[in-house]
This record gives sequence, C-alpha cells and structure tokens, in this order.
Amino acid sequence: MTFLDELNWRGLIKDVTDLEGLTERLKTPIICYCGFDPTADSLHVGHLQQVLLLKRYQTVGHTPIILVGGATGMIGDPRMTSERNLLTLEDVKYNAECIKKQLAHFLSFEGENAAEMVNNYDWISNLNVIDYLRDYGKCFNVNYMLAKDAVSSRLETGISYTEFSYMILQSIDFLHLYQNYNCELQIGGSDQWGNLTSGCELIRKIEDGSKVYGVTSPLITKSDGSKFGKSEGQNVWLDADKTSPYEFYQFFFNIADDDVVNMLKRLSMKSVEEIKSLAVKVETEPHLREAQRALAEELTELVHGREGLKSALNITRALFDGKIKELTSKEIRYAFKDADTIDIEEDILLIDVLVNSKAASSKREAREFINNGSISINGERCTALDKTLTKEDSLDGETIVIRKGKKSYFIFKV
Ligand code: 545
Repeated sequence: MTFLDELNWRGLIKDVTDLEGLTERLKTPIICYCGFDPTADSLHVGHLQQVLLLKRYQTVGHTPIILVGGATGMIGDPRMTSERNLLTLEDVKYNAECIKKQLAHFLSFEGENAAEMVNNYDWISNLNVIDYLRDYGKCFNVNYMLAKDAVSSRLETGISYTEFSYMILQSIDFLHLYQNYNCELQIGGSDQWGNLTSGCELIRKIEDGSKVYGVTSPLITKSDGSKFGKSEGQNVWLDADKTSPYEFYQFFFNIADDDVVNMLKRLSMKSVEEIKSLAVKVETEPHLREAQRALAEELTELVHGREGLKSALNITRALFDGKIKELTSKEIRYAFKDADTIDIEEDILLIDVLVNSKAASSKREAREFINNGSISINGERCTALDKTLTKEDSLDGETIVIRKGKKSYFIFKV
C-alpha cells in the first residue's frame, strides 16, 4: 500500500488535482502545507483531521508547513451561506497566538523534516494595491472565479468584493510558499477545493508551467446525518478550558458503533491492521466499546497529554462508581462543568434541597428516595431523613455533589 493508497483507505482523499502525478511525486520527500484562519481562539475536533493529515505526511518523511492566516483571517473565506463579520486586527492577532500554540502540539519541529509555522500576514500585509492588481489580479479571470463553489453559491444572496477576492490571497500564499519554501502541495478539507485549484493555476501561470498539487479530504460526516464535532449542539474544542479533557474523552467514547471505525481510520494514528482488528471487535462484541475506548484514549492523550487523559479516566471512573471524593477540585470542576449549580444556605434540610432542586417532586418523594438509599452525598449514601447540609459536607469548602440513582447529579454551592 502506498501512502496515498493508505490515505484513500482511511477515507482521507476526496479530490486530487493530478493523482497520477502526485503518486509519482510522493516517491521522494515533498513540502506540503495547510492553512488555518484565526477566526476563533481555539480549534475544534472538526479541524483535527487536517492537522493530523499534516502529521501523517511528516511521519512518512515529508515536511509540513502550518500556515496561520493572519492576513486572510482579516478578510474571511466566503462561506456557502452568508457574509462573515470582519474581525479586528487585535482579535485576529489574539486568536492566531492561541491557535498557534495548539497547532504546534501535533507536529515535530525538529529533525530533518522539521515542521514550520508561517503567518501570511508577513507577506500579504505589505503588498500594495497596484502590485496586487497588476501582478496577481491579471492572472485571475473573473468568469473562472465566479465558477468556484464558494462564490457561485453566493451569487443569489450576494457576496462582497472582499470575500470574492479571498481566493486570490490564498493563491498568493501558495505561490509564496512555492517560491520561498519549495512547497509543492497544499491540502485542505473539501470546502477548500476552489482555493487549492486557483493556487495551482496561479503558480502554473507565474512560474511558467511549474507543477504543484492540491489534495482535499472529505469533511467528517456521521451516519445519522448529524454534524460531526458537536456534543449537545456545542463544539468540541481542543482548548481544555472550553471542553475539558473529560468531556473530550466522553465525546469519542460515545461515538456510535456505525461511525467509530470511520473515525478511527480518519483520526487515529494506529496502523491499518490495528484498525481492522478493532473493526472486528465492533462487530463481535460491540458492548465492550473497545474501538471507542481506543479512539478516545489516543486522541485525549494526543490533545491533552498524559495528565489530561489521566484526569478524564479518573472522572469517568469516579462518576461510574460514585467515588466523587477521590477527585481533585479541578476534576470536580471539569466533571460538572455543564451541570447547573444551585446556591444553598447553610443548615438546610436535605429533603428541602431535593425538592428545591427538582430532584424530587415532593417532600414525600424526597423521603422515599432517602429511605430506599437512592441518594448519596459526595459519593456516600445518605439514609438519614433529618440530614442537614453544612459547609462540612462540601468537598472543597463549597461544592456538594448529590447523586440520585445511578446517573443524576446535582451540584450545590454552600
Ligand atoms: C488561509 C490561507 C491559506 C490556506 C488556507 C487558509 C485557510 C482556509 C480556511 N480553512 C478553514 C479554517 O478554519 C478555521 C480554523 C481555525 C479556527 O478557511 N481558507 O481556517 C479550515 N481549515 C482546515 C480544513 C477545513 C477548512 O483550517 O482545510 O476544510 C476544515 O476542515 O474549513 O494560504
């Protein structure tokens, strides 16, 4: 299996500008790039596939360049739907610093094929408008630009000249990287096809027939048609402050059996053989969720490090056995980040707390829950009907975790 065959098997190839040519070209090391616009202060799991693709290229000996779009982020790649709001230079700079740190995590910046990180602000910000129109504008035929998906889909609703010009900037980048870094390949998600091909065209025109390549990969989709990368409508971010390592782990652990093998193929660095044997386990013993566990462990460790994975596993176990007391206060924060926290006064009766928080529908039901042992405070069963909650009951001086039955948690602050 060649490298491209493997990418294809993994479902990581949608379109290639010249498959035959690229297959041949990849027999020796190549320099390739992928760009990320600092439109947010964190990447989310939807972006992982592309970063990991760069890592795959690096693993087999090619050299990856990460381009951070300090300039293009000021313009905005047209979306199929509607015009973007412009970000301020300050926001773009801040976001760029944040995503640079995240991106740096995945590649090796040492050795023979050390990765590089570049920012297109460095060459686009001092381009003057006369040069822009004369040197580059002349190479772009408006009819050709209108035919690109991102533009044609917007002709009805309207697209600004600003966003319309975006593909020229991305093409200038590819040219710049070709001229200065000898970069011959650009990769991206399938939404980037128009930008990739126009870059290849520009290089062919300016560099007199020179050959460069573009490869896109399909955006991740789920078998039930819902959007990948969202958990209860929220993005799954790579930033631990937005999505804790525990939530990140749970996101992958809960992937449906129908999807998990595809996700492994696309996102895991495990070998083809390893993935095939996990696929067999999904068929034969799906209840063990071995494939999900393997994927969740690998990606949590990759994104959040050993410590992050450890805390994710700790929280998972503690919530499962109810052993809340074994968690650190940071883990408690992560575990219950999205749970509603209810403020309570000291010395309030447990029964009242259960009713007030709607854990029980009446005092009678609250008594019943306590009597039959369904209520535990910080992991310890409580059967005392006259129990009052005080600061002493809290884990960290203020948080009290009450569990009802196996799965419902209620968080109180005294
Ligand atoms: C800019 C200049 C270049 C080359 C590429 C670009 C960026 C490109 C783009 N890419 C997307 C992106 O998303 C925001 C990420 C950070 C918060 O818009 N024009 O910047 C996504 N990209 C990864 C994949 C993508 C794409 O970073 O290519 O398809 C998502 O999977 O949407 O010279």
